[in-house]
Amino acid sequence: MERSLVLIKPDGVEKKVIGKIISLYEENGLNISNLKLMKADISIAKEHYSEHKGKPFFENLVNFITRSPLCAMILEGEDAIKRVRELNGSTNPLEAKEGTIRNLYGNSIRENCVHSSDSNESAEREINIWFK
Ligand code: 3AN
Repeated sequence: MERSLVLIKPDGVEKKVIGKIISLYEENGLNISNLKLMKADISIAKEHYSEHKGKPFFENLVNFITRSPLCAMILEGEDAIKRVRELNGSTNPLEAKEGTIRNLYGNSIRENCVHSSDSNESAEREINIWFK
């Protein structure tokens, strides 16, 4: 059974689409094993996005993810990492397939509504960050 760390980012919470997004994951057979609403502080945001440190968009990304509460959860299921990323769609909402979460609710490449782990290693690392 695979696990993935998912964040419904501040833009998604502000738009009041937490329920719609969670329904999509559940309707596609994924199980929620943990879930919480929280406001991320700067240190957790920087730790989460450490691979992007030094990139031109890093500071804005940290500002965005800490601006208001987000919803963090652990999703479980067979092949969960790949399946969640397919449901999320491309990083850039303009390139995301129709019906994907980023196509439906994303604003921009930064405010793209959801995050999910991209490998088993990142999933374990990110779960330890958000669900210590
Ligand atoms: P994903 O979340 O699809 O795995 P990553 O890991 O490449 O995408 O990027 C992490 C986050 O950084 C994205 N979700 C997005 O919010 C932001 N991001 C990525 N590339 C850019 C960019 N060129 N400009 C602004 N923000 C970006």
